[in-house]
Amino acid sequence: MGIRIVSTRPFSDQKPGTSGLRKKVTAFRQPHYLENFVQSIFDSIAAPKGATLVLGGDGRYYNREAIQIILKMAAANGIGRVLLGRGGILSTPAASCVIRKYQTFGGIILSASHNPGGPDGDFGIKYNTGNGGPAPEKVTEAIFARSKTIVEYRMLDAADVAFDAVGETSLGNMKVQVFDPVSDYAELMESLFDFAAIRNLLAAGDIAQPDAQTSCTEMSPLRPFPQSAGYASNVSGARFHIKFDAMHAVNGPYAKEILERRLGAPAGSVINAVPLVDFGGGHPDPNLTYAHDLVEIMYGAEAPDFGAASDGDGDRNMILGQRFFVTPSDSLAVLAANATLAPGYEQGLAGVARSMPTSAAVDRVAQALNIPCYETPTGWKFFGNLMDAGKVTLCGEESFGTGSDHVREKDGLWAVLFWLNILAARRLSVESIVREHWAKYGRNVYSRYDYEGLPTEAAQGVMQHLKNNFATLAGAQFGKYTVKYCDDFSYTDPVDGSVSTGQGVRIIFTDGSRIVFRLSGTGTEGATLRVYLEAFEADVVCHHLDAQVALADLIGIALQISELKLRTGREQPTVIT
Ligand code: VG1
Ligand code: CO
Repeated sequence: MGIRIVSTRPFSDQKPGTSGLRKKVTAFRQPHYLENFVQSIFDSIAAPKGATLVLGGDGRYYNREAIQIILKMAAANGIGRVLLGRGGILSTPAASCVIRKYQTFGGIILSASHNPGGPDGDFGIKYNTGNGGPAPEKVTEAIFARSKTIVEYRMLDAADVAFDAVGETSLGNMKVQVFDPVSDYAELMESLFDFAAIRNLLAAGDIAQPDAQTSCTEMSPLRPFPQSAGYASNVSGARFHIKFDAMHAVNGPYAKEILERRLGAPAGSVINAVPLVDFGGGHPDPNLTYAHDLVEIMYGAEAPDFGAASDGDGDRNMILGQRFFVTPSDSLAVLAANATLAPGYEQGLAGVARSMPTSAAVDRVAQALNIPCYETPTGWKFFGNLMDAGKVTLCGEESFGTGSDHVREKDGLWAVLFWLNILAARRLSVESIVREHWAKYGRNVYSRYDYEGLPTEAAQGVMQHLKNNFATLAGAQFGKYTVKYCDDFSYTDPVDGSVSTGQGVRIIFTDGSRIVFRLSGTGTEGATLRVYLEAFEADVVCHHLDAQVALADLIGIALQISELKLRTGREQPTVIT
């Protein structure tokens, strides 16, 4: 088995985005395309000879082919051992877990996350460092720089490796160790949460439901919410029903093992549980638009008590109660406020962090707990340093991402288990827990509008137009809102001092309400413009329950100052969350 040195020419478009390099499958299948990027990783990370890497992906189309290529290139680049998820499967949080547990040099994760898959869908690849987290910007920039000058890559001439059964094989001088992708992760979850209490909840129930008679005064935000008053008595013995929609993506096997086998949820509690290369033709993004199977169940008659979904690579989560949607920003705040109910967090939180566009709901909890709260740019890679330095325990993003320092990725199933642990301890419905939270802390009403597939120039034009108007916007009044200031968010990492600029335009109003504009860094077609809207409501219970109603003024202002419709020709957003 010899090592082949293959001549190649650089591609100009291999700049990693918010989370790795994401392109159409057709782009990745161009001769040398994947190979160039993989060699650029090896050239940049300078792994010592014989180092161990973790490898796996979300099982989407091209996963298996890419794994064969990466294995042969790893062997030709002096890697000593690859820990490979059986079948090439490894959720993003599980990859992070395994990198940390076995202290490997790093890992390569194959996923385009929530983007659709299949031969005409998307594929993606990213490198994670030894802390288990996405490579920081200095590493991704080095990889990109290398990809622009690459002239050759190294590849072992060898037959394909079989990786559908656990065991060890050799590839040249390298060992390939195929492992069960679920067990290490499941074990970690058992160490963090009270599985006995959750098992008990799933077996028995006893959840208090909101009482339709509850009046606004009874739920005054100024009063601590009494456990019993305002709620109907428990339906004793009624089973607590859950549904988890794996969306035919990577978390199916994880959810089956943990929710059904280890926690005793009845068979069928996990739906769309079999991972498919094209996610069954769906869009594996857990939100109210794309997780339609689950939404139908949770908003239908006989709705279960708790519903959740995760995305393509298992790092996102959506939490639903009976006919009730928990925004990801609120979910982070609720987890922070209730964290000590879970055994893994009973010591309390060192601090919390959220990405800039995420609502400030968690800031209010941090203030009450008297712990620091950090605001970072979008993308999980910015949380890594804070967690490594012990500054934060929990972090989250508005884009259905929540996580903690148990790994260095956001973690979909972890968030679900955290919620179940809280429900088991508090014996209230999801809706009650969130309403009580709002009553105590006030409510940051929140929504995100995504305009997908815009012509890139038009989208950039909107951003430029906003920036050109910063001076005139400051102090401007729009109805009840007055602009306090606007800026283009930049972040100085408090641990290593690195600076990230151009992270999104913020229009901040005097009452703390905000409009944020950002261009997505994960799309593969044209540009996606995201508009994030947030208004703070201190008196939450009686007014404006519908976020779209409460945010109507801000939406109008956003459209007006951005000239979005005029510049992009779009009347309506593609997705509202
Ligand atoms: C989006 C989200 C961001 C998230 C990223 C990766 O990025 O907004 O919060 O970290 O996806 O998530 P962008 O640049 O498109 O806004 V995942 O689950 O797709 O890896
Ligand atoms: Co994801």
